[in-house]
Amino acid sequence: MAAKNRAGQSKGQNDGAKSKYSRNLWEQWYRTILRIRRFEEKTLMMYSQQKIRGFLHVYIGQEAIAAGIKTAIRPEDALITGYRQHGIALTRGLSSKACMAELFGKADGCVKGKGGSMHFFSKEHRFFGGNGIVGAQIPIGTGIAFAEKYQQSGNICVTMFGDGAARQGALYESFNMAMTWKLPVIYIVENNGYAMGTSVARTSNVQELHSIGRAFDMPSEAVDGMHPIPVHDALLRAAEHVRSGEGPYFLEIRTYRYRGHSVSDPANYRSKEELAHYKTLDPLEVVEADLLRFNMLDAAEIATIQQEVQAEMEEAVAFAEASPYPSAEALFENNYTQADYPFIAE
Ligand SMILES: Cc1ncc(C[n+]2csc(CCOP(=O)(O)OP(=O)(O)O)c2C)c(N)n1
Ligand SMILES: [Mg+2]
Repeated sequence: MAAKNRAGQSKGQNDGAKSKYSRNLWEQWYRTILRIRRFEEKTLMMYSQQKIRGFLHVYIGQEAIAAGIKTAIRPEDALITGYRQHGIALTRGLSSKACMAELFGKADGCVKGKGGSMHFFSKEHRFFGGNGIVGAQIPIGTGIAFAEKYQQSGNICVTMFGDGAARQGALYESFNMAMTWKLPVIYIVENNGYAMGTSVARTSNVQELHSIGRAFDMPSEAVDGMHPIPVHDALLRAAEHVRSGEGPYFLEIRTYRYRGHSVSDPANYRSKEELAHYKTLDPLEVVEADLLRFNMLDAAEIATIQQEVQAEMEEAVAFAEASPYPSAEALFENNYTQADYPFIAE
């Protein structure tokens, strides 16, 4: 995947229109991006100290997507995603403490230390994970949307997946069902150009991934995911359509991950030039510069937010350190909704 093929991502885009958004929105976008970045930088540090083990897939570079989604949907809406999910979970309202403790495998983690990096979950926050099987969340998200429609809740289900998952058969079955039954679902493919070490260009005949939706007559569009504004705007458009009962909407949000697929991937399959190009679009740096340019926050206010976020992440690590490991008996808890399920009853 060459950087030049990924249209709609250039520095300074939307400049004229950027100042029309409220200070409150800008602050939320900045805080969201910064919290995710600092949280995950901590996780990488903790991984190198072997406090966190197993898989760890970070979202660094893709944070503007989480920020734009957060300000465009409602807390009662459902959301489901894949394993690159720490940042999305934080924006849904799961605490950095519960998320960090989960990564440490501790009992105070958001799933009691039994899920780890790929399997955060919170019914309370309408966050359905955290799914390790590539594409598995697409039919599950479709099913959640079916339940919302059946219960006439007025809620929608945002169903997110990677470009690699877009090649799974489950996507095609889900898209067909969702269109046929006009389900309230926004499908989002976070196209970061790679599935592990394999580029979209090497594995997909169709590289404009949003065009897949058109085969189902599903409204579909490509969105620049390096800044929260285009994401926020696209989500508002999609949510309005979906809530009106017209059925699903598909967004291909174009983004880039700065790190390897997981902590153990040196990412030798991409060029230094490509990475350097995307670093010029770093959502954290761009949004911070925008805050000053459009007089949304001044340097002192930005510094205060940075200190608050830094302190929050220090506290999250201290909390995770102090939390106990789950007891041995916890192995037999929460496996089934029915506590006395026959196979585990003595
Ligand atoms: C069904 C299935 N096949 C293969 C894998 C191994 N696998 C894990 S991540 C991954 C790449 C997925 O890439 P993408 O969907 O683009 O997500 P990204 O990592 O870029 O966020 C693969 C093939 C898996 N977990 N599940
Ligand atoms: Mg990918």
